[in-house]
Amino acid sequence: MKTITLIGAPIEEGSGRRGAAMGPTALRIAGIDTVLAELGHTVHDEGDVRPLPARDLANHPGANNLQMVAAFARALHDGVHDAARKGHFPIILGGDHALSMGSVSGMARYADEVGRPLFVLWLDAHADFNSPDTSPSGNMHGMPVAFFCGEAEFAPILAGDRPLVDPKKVYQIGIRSVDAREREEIAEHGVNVYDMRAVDELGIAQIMRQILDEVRAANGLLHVSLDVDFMDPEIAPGVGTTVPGGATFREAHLIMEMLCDSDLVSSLDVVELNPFLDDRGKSARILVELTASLFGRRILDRPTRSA
Ligand code: 6HN
Ligand code: MN
Ligand code: MN
Ligand code: MN
Repeated sequence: MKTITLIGAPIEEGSGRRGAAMGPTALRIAGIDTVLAELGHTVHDEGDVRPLPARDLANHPGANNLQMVAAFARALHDGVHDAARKGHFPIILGGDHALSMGSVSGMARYADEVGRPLFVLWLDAHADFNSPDTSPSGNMHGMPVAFFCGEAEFAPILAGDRPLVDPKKVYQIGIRSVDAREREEIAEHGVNVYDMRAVDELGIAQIMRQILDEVRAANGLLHVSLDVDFMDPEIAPGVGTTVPGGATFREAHLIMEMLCDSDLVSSLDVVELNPFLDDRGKSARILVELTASLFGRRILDRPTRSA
């Protein structure tokens, strides 16, 4: 059984629209804390992080709301690192995907301290490997992977000596919407991409076995970042960047079940939920159910579903 720290990160300034700031509240209303407690874990909900002012940063024409994104990234870097050092499992309740600049770098610092490599499993329709120079939108939720891999020109969002993640230790599953420059960048840097075609051809089980074998062989820590748009919009419509052809309910659960069995996961982001766009809490509920699968709920233990 684990001790879990829930950290809310109500950031929406990294995305191009309002609503993701309501994500942490929706996940709490959908019962994320009680579901985990019922599975036998100890849960501490720290409430929402207070963004640390980033007035030292100038505005950047290619990075919208840079100060607010940096403010959340700094607060989360500290919060996630502190939780991991206490031996807790941090779950970050988003909030848009820019928050992973803070959560992943916080875990990278922890991994550095304990002398283990950090791996990242990125479950998303998007590669999120833009930078202020390459982004077609300027929205920073499309930039976190490039950021924590140390790519390109980012303003000093976090102190320059932060530990970085090796792009070859980043695994992306579900990818189906990649910008032209991003495609070049992920190939150049050796990010491991299992796009939706790979999911169709190989199946989730084979992909996951390969990834988990590599993490285990390296005695790594594994951070999981779950973007709502990883799933097909039919089952998870509550996100601003829906892309057709996403993962099914069972594909998403199988990933979580295999991750649970592996016992390699150290930390989790649940991001991009936009309750304003959701259909009667459907997406919030599926995220809570997926989290439950990651923490030990099995098919035969699932409550009978109504409506
Ligand atoms: N997300 N590639 C697009 C952009 O604006 O950079 C979309 C990014 C989506 C971000 O899914 O977290
Ligand atoms: Mn994303
Ligand atoms: Mn996405
Ligand atoms: Mn590059």
